[in-house]
Amino acid sequence: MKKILTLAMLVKDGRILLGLKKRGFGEGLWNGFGGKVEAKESIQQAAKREVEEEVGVIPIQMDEVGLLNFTFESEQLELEVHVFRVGSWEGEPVETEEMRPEWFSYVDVPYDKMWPDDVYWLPLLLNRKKFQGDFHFDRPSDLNYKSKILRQTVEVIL
Ligand code: 8OG
Repeated sequence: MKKILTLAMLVKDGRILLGLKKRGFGEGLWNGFGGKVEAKESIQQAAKREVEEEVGVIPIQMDEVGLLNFTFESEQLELEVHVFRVGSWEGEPVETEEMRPEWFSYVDVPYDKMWPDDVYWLPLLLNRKKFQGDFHFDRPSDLNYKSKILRQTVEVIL
């Protein structure tokens, strides 16, 4: 089974806005904003909708800068995550049921409290690069378990 997901990173003035996931998948980890693409929407529309739902702002400048493929040793699941860089938006970030937002300067990104692949590709996004990554994990994360990377490749796209 393949799932298509979005992930948007909001950046401004050398800082990134991350949300602490308050419930469900990835609880207790800092992440960008995103989720599943629904049947009748484009990937771009889904990315925008998820940002509005999770942090209450409307993206203005939004570019797709990365594509991540996640596979798992334990099962036939494949995740295709489309990563967006959001450089401007309307409104002020607010806490929602799902996320508590906080600004981090680029040098203080809390990689140890993020998904284990993020340290390999997020620095590229912060450096305004485009990228493509493949990560093969042991098994999907859940509330009590954070996936381990078995193999990975990340490429900068020119
Ligand atoms: O709707 P749901 O909360 O299940 O969406 C999952 C979100 O988490 C979606 O935005 C994609 C994102 N995501 C993964 N895996 C990883 C990962 O390894 N790193 C990061 N930063 N985000 C991930 O599904």
